[in-house]
Amino acid sequence: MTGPSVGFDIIGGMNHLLPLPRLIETGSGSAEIAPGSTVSGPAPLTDAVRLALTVLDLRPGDAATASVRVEQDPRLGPEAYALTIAGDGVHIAAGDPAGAFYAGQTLRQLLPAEAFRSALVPGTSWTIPCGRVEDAPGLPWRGAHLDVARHFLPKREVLRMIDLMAVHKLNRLHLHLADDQGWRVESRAFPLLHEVGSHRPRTIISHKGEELAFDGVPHGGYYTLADLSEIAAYARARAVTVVPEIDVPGHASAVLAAYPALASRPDRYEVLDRWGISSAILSPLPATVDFLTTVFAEIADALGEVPYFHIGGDECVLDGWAASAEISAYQASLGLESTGDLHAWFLRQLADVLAERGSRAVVWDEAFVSGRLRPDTIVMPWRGEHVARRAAAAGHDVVATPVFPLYFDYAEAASPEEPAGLGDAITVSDVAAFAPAPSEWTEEERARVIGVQFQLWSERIPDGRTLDYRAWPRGCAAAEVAWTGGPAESEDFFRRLDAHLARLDAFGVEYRPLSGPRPWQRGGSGWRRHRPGAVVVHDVMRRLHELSLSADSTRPSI
Ligand code: TNX
Repeated sequence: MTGPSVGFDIIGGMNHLLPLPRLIETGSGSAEIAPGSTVSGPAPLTDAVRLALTVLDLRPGDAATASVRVEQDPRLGPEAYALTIAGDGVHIAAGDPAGAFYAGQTLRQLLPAEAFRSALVPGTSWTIPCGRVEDAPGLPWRGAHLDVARHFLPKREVLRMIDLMAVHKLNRLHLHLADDQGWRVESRAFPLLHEVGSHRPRTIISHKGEELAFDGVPHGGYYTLADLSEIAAYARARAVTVVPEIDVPGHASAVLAAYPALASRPDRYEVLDRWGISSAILSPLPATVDFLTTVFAEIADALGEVPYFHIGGDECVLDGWAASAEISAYQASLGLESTGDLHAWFLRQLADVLAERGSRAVVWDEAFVSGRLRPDTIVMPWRGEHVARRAAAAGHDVVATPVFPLYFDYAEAASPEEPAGLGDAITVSDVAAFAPAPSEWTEEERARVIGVQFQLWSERIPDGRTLDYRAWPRGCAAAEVAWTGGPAESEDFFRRLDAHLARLDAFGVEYRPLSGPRPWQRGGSGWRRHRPGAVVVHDVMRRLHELSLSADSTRPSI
């Protein structure tokens, strides 16, 4: 550590932090943390700081000589920290390891962008400007959703996503592990789930309204239970909680390809090779609840702590239930009037099972609309603010997940230059301007908004490179909104983002440049060509109105 060096040209100063901290006081002069220097303090906190600054290879040392001194301050809340940089070194105060980790991440942003590489680049000056940052999150749930069902992402991509989440102080990784197009986790109790459900022989490449065309390429993959344990532990060390999702009772083709006896209608099922809403649905009979109880337990045991478990509940075509005499008799025996009631009852059973194991259920908003949720169930209102407000008013905790502007499977521009998106256009500005708890809501309703989460549905995200392009820099804007709790101040945000993109470059992220795709990121003229103007969400909405669930007049309309 050197003394203050007044007049030194410090790249970025303190005013390029992203997400924006609560308080920044710029000091004068600078300090230096040489690679291999020492850090002192209680182990859970110093371990977190060292992990955030891996490139510097900080060693444990003692307080008298350490370059970075960390202390626990019980007055600071969860995830909060204070970071002081003075001529005689760096001082971090945090209430918990997450706070210390975030102090480390902020410190990393104060260093040159080379701090985001995986190894030291010779000639870098590890200088930091003097000053102080006091910081705490605006919202406790700052999420990224990865759909690993439509296109499988190998474990290394998931771990890398966790690293990138950590850079942005995002703390919930929602893994969509099952859908019509694939089941993505090992089951020892029901091995056909991963043996049969995890792959398909081909994938659709045509778009809506075009002649059907397929790629003729098999696609698949799944995480072993050991992989899940590893992912969860890797995430936990980086202040990220994994939220698994097994989407039921709809989106069930892959499960039913493996175990057709769980269907409401006897048939042959296949792992789907195309997108859209399918009518494959699990039966709501007790055998299904028992089956899922076992599967949930396997997943939860592998993950370790599972405070939240997502059970889907979206886009269910309930005709199969109405057509089954056995299911209708079961419905009548429970005194339930409609298949919509049965849908709610089924999800309630599962939420109760999860509660017994210490997990809160999370659902997409259709499950709220169909009523009877446990009061502690968290709702993800993907269809927008209207349903979000209703869930909040009904007393549910809500994580804002609206299609606009948080569906990052939509293209950034309605341009044929873009790679194919599921719709368009959702820009970085749209995301940065998002207000998770609108000011016209009542105070009680606003207080129910516990978070913000962006969704990376992967129908058109076949690999990690496309994932980078779709996720960043819109993810930077979502992280800013989640961390501060409200919309970003646009001009200041884009100024800080400019510096932040150099960090993503150093990290090796193939993000979408603000000016548009690089030549090799364009959609081209083949299967990856974007069809501008395809605002798919409108089709989805219309379709939902046609479904028995939302058409049921005894239910509130969406
Ligand atoms: C709707 S959001 C879905 C997903 C699709 C997505 C595409 C939700 C609960 N269901 O199944 O992948 O739209 O944008």
